[in-house]
Amino acid sequence: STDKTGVLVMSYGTPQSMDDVEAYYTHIRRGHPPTPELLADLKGRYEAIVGGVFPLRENTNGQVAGLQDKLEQLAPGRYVCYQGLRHASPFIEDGVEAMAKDGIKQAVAIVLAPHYSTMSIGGYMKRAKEKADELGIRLAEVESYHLHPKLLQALTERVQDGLRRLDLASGGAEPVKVLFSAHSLPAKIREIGDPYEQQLLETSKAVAEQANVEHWQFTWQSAGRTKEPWLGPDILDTLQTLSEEGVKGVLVAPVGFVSDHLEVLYDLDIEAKQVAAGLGMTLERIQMLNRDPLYMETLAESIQEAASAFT
Ligand code: FEC
Repeated sequence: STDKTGVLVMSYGTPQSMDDVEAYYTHIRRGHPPTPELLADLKGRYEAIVGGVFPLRENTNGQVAGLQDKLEQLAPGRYVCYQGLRHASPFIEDGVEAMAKDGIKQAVAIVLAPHYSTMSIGGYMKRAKEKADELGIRLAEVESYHLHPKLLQALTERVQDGLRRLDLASGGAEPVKVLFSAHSLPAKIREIGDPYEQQLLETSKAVAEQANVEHWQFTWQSAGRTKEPWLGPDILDTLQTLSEEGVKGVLVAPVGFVSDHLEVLYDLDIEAKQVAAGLGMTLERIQMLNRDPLYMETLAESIQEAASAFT
């Protein structure tokens, strides 16, 4: 047994290799294997981003290491980070087991995504809690940190930088609009009073205010390929509407994500960019947080606050 506090750092997870894409996709689909068409489509998107490399893995590793360093600065010797992925190895349960093996008795769980939804963060936490209960670990949860001042500052700086890049790329064409975005979810989350949408709007509004952005709106992206209705409008439809309104430049700020990965590098940088170009608009995207020091501080401070439950 140890008196150290474990930190279970959870993230979405990505395949280990191209051969692993089918198993990964089957896991996302709760055990239902994808059709050959769906599988080929997903493999094609991974190939398009960086020739079969899976950037999310290295980025998550970097974020966990960066967070460990930051916690060490804030409270030397107190915290030990463990990684737990939702859809890939090491799974959430593996992370909790590793903590138990090291004799950890109390831990804080946090997800590398700032906004709470029953379907996203709630799903991660349920799995973490079940395993922790089974292994006798007390678990405190960070549910969301979407208005942490350091997160807002990091995003504000990125919007300001992105607007400068957009201006250069478009030769100063006006008007421009900032499009805040996040991963869509099935529209049924609205009926259960899920806070996801509200929290995303709060982040967007706060960043727009701090960056002095007058013209902005929120839109969804990356909806799943299922028959049920998903939250909209989707970014590709929003681009169409904006072009009809005469908008010439768009800066996408995917505030629901914190890392360079498929949903950013493909859905925005390839697909949305191409649609925008076809409509005569220039599209740029803010840089992702990845290991940004302000993001590491956001996580570390949120963890410290949750860990105060143990003292
Ligand atoms: O780079 C990578 O390898 C992984 C990128 C990736 C991230 C991500 C984040 C979120 N998702 C969320 C919800 C859903 C729901 C479904 C769903 C499906 C997929 C598929 C791929 C995928 N997601 Fe994802 N998501 C990423 C990748 N996601 C690939 C399957 C093919 C497709 O539809 O494109 C639908 C599942 C179902 O069929 O029932 C729902 C949410 C997030 C943001 C929060 C978080 O990071 O946890 C919410 C990154």
